[in-house]
Amino acid sequence: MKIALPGPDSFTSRLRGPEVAARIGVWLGICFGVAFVTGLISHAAQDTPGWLTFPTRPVSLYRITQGLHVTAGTAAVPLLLAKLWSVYPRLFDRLALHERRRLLLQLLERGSIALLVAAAIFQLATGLANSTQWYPWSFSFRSTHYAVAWVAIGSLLVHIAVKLPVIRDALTGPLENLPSPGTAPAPADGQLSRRGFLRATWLATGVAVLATAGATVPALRKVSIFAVRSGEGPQGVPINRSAEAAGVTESAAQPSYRLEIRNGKRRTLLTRADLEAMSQTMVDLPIACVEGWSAGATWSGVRVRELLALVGASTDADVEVQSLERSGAFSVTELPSHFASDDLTLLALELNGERLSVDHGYPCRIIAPDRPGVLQTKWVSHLTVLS
Ligand SMILES: Nc1nc2c(c(=O)[nH]1)N[C@H]1C(S)=C(S)[C@@H](COP(=O)(O)O)O[C@H]1N2
Ligand SMILES: [Mo]
Repeated sequence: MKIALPGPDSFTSRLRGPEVAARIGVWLGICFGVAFVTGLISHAAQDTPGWLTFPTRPVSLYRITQGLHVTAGTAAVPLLLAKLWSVYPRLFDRLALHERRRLLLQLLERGSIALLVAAAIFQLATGLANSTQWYPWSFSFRSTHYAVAWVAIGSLLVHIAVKLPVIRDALTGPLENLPSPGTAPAPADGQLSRRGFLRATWLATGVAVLATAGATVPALRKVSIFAVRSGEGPQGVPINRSAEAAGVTESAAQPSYRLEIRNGKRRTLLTRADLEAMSQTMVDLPIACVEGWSAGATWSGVRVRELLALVGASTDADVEVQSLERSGAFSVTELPSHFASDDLTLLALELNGERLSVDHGYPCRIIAPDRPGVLQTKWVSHLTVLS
């Protein structure tokens, strides 16, 4: 029995065509561009290279860039599906098996597109899983998502460069399959037009964005039924890792708790009452999680700079922040000097006018301007001045 492979003529939908693929491609390209740039920013915020001083203002910059990152990735999901649908019959184009040169070019083009599609699907799938805190893999999410981002953006640029003439014609020509140039598109009764298909694609993309963006845009909370976090939680702020998950429920409640501040041989121990007795500063700062949710809040507590002054630290020293949490990737973080000495950087004792709950970091937690949530260390036990 002979099995006939589908050929280009096996796919008859008139909705497909470069005109449709290019229009979706423009928006897909914008989403990938935004996700790439904001992803680089997030990477720099978490792992700042030596030549860069990550800014502390505007205080909500990271909240915006990371919200955009996750939103652009979410919007790209329906766009990518529609785009793949609009072009996949090309997979069955006949290869020019008897013309070496053409065959080589065809294989190169297919190879580059295979790389682009694989990288794009990988980025969206891992990013989406990460934003739901689901890690069904054993590799490091952050370094892999970062490395594949370069593959995705590189192969996207190659793809755009190769297709530029096709894209230009497709975008400047008429959208519908016209029987003769200039006549109005006439899809048969009850048939979806290309315009209709594109509208459905934009609608699906809009719904995907609205259904998730409430995690970071308070006005959208009510419509964001698929948001992983509502942007609300105890004391008005969601909780990422609870005290129980971090294994600190007991140690955080111990009356013997002391905050230890160290600068070389100088050290001082403070109880929570000692901290409450110091001068208190109130700041409005957001928690902006890398997973895309964020929430603004009012914090009050002691300026980190004033705590460091107790052990004679200079304002240009970096500080290591250690948590009561024993294991976990975020139990020890580093606060660069310009964050540590900033007026708005607190060891917070209160959140939205109430004593910090243990899940939000009691006895005390770091809150600093324009920092990713992962670095806003909860249940702080030691501040150590690094020389
Ligand atoms: N010690 C410690 N601090 C931590 C974490 C953690 O796992 N351990 N999670 C961080 C993350 S990822 C975020 S987004 C914020 C969330 O703070 P919240 O739970 O008070 O909203 O806490 C940060 N502080
Ligand atoms: Mo986070």
